[in-house]
Amino acid sequence: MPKNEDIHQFCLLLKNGADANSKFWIGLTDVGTEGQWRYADGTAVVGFNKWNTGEPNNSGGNEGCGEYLPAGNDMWNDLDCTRPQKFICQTILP
Ligand SMILES: [Ca+2]
Ligand SMILES: [Ca+2]
Repeated sequence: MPKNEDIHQFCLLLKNGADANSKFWIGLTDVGTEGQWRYADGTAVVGFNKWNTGEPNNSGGNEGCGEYLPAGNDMWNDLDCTRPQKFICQTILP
């Protein structure tokens, strides 16, 4: 859940270190209410965002999940949630 510039930069280190040429799912969705983007914890995406130019575009009327684009772009895109691809997970340590 890249909610600010610091977390965004950390995610870029993770994804581009793991595979600079791949896209990665992140905890971002508008499934539920089209166009109302939320993080995986339910909080709304307000203020900070890293949408690529022209995104989110809900292409084909079926893009409900957010991903990072490969290195060199490093921005967000919305995509069909059923597409298998790599992902970045976040957890809270006890
Ligand atoms: Ca959508
Ligand atoms: Ca899109």
